[in-house]
Amino acid sequence: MNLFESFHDGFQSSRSKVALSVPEQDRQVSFGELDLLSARIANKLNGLGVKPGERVAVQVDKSPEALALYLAVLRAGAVYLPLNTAYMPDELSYFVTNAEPKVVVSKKSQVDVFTKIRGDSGVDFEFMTLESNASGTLLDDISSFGEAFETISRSDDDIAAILYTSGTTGRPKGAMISHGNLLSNAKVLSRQWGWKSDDVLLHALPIFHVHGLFVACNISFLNTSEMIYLSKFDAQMVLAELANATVLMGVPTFYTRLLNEPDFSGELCRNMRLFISGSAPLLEETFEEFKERTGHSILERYGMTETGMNASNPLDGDRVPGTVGLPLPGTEIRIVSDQGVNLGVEEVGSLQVRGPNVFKGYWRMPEKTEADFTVDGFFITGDLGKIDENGYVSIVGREKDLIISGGYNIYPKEVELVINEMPAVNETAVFGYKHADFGEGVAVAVVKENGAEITDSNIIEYCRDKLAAYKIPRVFIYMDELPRNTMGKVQKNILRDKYGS
Ligand code: MLC
Ligand code: AMP
Repeated sequence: MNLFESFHDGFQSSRSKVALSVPEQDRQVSFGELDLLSARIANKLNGLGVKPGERVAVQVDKSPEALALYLAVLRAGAVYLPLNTAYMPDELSYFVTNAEPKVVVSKKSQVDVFTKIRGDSGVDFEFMTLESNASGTLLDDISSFGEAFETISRSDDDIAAILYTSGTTGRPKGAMISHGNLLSNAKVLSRQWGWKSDDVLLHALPIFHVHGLFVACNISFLNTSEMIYLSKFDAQMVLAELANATVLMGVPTFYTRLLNEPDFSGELCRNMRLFISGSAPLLEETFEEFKERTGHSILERYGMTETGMNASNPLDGDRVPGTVGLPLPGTEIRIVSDQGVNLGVEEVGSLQVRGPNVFKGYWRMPEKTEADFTVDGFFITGDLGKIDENGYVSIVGREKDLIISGGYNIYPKEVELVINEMPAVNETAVFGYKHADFGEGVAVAVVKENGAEITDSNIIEYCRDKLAAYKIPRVFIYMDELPRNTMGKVQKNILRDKYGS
């Protein structure tokens, strides 16, 4: 079934209810308005020739209209492809060339970038603009488009969205996420987290990733519950709205930043029933400090782009810090040794997942898909985990070479490939260091070419239009050679031990 169908009845029976309250614009958008606008945009996409299964790539700032566009793409049976607003031209060029979208929607300031990409790639997409103030060519004459749109029928296995995740080879992979994946995950999370139609979610996450789009918005749409919709996380804005909300979802940086605010208190949280954290490990000390300050135990859950959410601490029952809780109903989690043997209680190994939440594979990369699934259908997450005697799962490390900074993933290989292109650079190793605000930051060990000169700012400058800013290293170490083991593999653990904290 088309995911939108499962939202639509609620939208129609709650037409005048507030869907989005937007304090920065002093604006409220009802479910009826969201329904109408998404129908009109779906008609417009139809008019542009968008067919079911075709991709609509979207790189825009957060706005109510951006959410209507997401819903419109679902309604049209097309595939939603959200892109981080921090992505730079080289990154965007790869996504467009790989996904071949029929339509790209972005900001006016990106016209030149996408015009060049269209010329270079030969992908003949329509380009539309959308600004955060409800203007742009996507919305031009929108009221002349029909108010009704018959949602295109989709099966559970049809692709609703493609989200790119980088990989250990440095080449991003498009995770194909189906209507069934999204609906099953939204339903199970609604139940597990006791969601009600009178919940009010304080939404401060970006809407181009799983957390802010699928977890936060799909649950709210499914329950026709209100979101207080902030353009981004800003501690002062969050403090100002907390008393009007019942639930907050965030990455750990949200919680450490709130704790750094002297005005943040239990009194401000008086109407809150749930604080949820995910996308990166929540430190036990943050959990404890938060509990002491507010009386609330943050509920930590675990997920990823390819799987949606897999495990969650309970709503009722022990929320155990340092764990990500129990596997969600319908989702199996197992811990496996290097030899492929299922491990027992407290044994650390490769964490694998199977269930209706697990994606369909990587877009046009059948070999990569095959390599990441076991023969019995478990997805190999690349996380290292263990399960205790009560069934609580802990993420204890990663087999994949990945840095998570403020909830954004950075694959070192992608950064190394860019810096290695510099003539003065012989080789590099990118690794994570401990960052008080973001959890981890990006560091690079650089071996220069003989006799060459290079500075930190040369490297930053070189990366600037090739990598999103959050991927660019902030710590630079220059070495005569990289530490390697006898097999010649770079030992990043040595770099992390020496320079990582
Ligand atoms: C911003 N910057 C970052 C950064 N965010 N650097 C490293 N890591 C980050 N996460 C940099 C910018 O490039 C900029 O650099 C400077 O910091 C200030 O930018 P900003 O936009 O003002 O930052 P700020 O608003 O403070 O953003 C920080 C943040 C944001 C933590 C609020 O990054 C955020 O909302 N993160 C959430 C990410 C998320 O949604 N992840 C979920 C993925 S889904 P310069 O050089 O320009 O000054 C997933 C699955 C799952 O993982 O389980 O959920
Ligand atoms: P992404 O590829 O952006 O979807 O990120 C998914 C990765 O984030 C997972 O594979 C984990 O490594 C990490 N992750 C998500 N939630 C948690 C959590 N609660 N604790 C630790 N790591 C997490």
